[in-house]
Amino acid sequence: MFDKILIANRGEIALRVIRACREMGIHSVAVHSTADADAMHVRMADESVCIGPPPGTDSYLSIPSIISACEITGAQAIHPGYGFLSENARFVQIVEDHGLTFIGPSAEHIRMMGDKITAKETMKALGVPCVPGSEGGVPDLETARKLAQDIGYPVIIKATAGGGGRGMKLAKTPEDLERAFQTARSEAKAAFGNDEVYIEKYLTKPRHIEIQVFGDGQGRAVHLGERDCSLQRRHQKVLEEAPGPVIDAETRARIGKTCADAVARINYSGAGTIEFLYEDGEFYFIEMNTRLQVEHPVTEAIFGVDLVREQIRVAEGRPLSFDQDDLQLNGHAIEVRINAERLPTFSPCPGKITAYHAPGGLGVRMDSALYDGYSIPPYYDSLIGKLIVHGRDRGEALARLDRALGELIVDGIDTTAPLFRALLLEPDIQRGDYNIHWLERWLEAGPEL
Ligand code: MV4
Repeated sequence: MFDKILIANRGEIALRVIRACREMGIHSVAVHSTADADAMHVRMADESVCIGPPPGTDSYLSIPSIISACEITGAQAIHPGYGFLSENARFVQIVEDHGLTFIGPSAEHIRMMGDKITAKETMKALGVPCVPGSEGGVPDLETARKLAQDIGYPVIIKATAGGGGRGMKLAKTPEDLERAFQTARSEAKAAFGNDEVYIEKYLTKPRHIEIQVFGDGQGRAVHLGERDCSLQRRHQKVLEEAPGPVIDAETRARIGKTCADAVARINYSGAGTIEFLYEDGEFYFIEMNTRLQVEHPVTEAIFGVDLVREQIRVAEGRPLSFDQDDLQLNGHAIEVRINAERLPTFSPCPGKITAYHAPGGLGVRMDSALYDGYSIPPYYDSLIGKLIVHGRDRGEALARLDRALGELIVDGIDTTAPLFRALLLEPDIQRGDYNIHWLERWLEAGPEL
């Protein structure tokens, strides 16, 4: 068992991990850049170590500094949070080479899922339904033409080293293909140093549905249902909910079991998310994320589990504290991401918080590292809080979200909070009737924000 964990992250997710450590009687070590000396995660942890100057590349991404911080403090394990080093297989290898434990999957699983072609081939072989497309990489334009003809237009060209919307090009017609193929390749080469691409049927109006899985690294795994994360802007999630408004219990059990069985078969360890496009009642695998996700609290709310606690347990070599039959879905949860951004452009808006009041009451959780007088530094991503509401059903959750947003005070900067009051007035949102394009189309129409 661990008695000290280092958290290689900042902001609300660092607090999330520190809180789990404290409940488990584990000491916590925060690391921070010079820009974060006054950050809440530094104050809340038992100890802290400064690991470098403000830019993330010189601090939260500095592997030698983080390993040194473990050695100085005697931390035995590292929780990476999300982003930064959370899906860096080389980091995991270095952590293990230093006799430390990475709280997350093996380097091998991270590498496997980081290569999108390997991930897809692996999932397909494990019986997970995938988007129709090329088997493996597409070496040249001629092959791309033949494949696209067979698949049928529109098609999408994706970089194997991409993911999360990076390195994708759409070809609506055969005339578009050459340009899509060549730009996908050259952009992939420039961005990732790897120009390998694959091709898929382009689904025109899917929802983004992701399945939360959890493996114990010993061949057992469970699923914790789905989240609908279709409301995105420029591949950034804005609002997430669980369960998905259009997924019924039987569908959930079937796709959930498929996913849990797949990760059990590969001895996957820790939290994982299997992303699907969902259209006309069918699931199509696109990617797997090998980390705890930003939106994990909606799953925690409806299943009543602490996913970070389970991550730590599994990393200690202990079993999960529940099995599939123990997991009963209860009610409905919605998360909205409060970003330090100015509407309607979503331009970053760092600065000093002159007043902060978090909403509370039944079914309300605010995960944020803000406090009165805190200055949001300009160096990191703009997420400053997540408001999560839980109700007995979707209608209660929506009403509670509106009520909680009414209580939230963040003065001194602009935030995305007003966006959600406006969204709640939309009949499509009230009905849960949206897909991956809904938000961008709504924003293009110029709503009053
Ligand atoms: C697609 C797609 C349509 N068809 N693949 C974007 C992020 C990356 N994870 C996969 N993405 C997409 N892949 C096929 N075959 C549409 C998207 C997509 C998208 C997916 C999820 C959420 C929002 C999105 C916004 C635009 C495009």
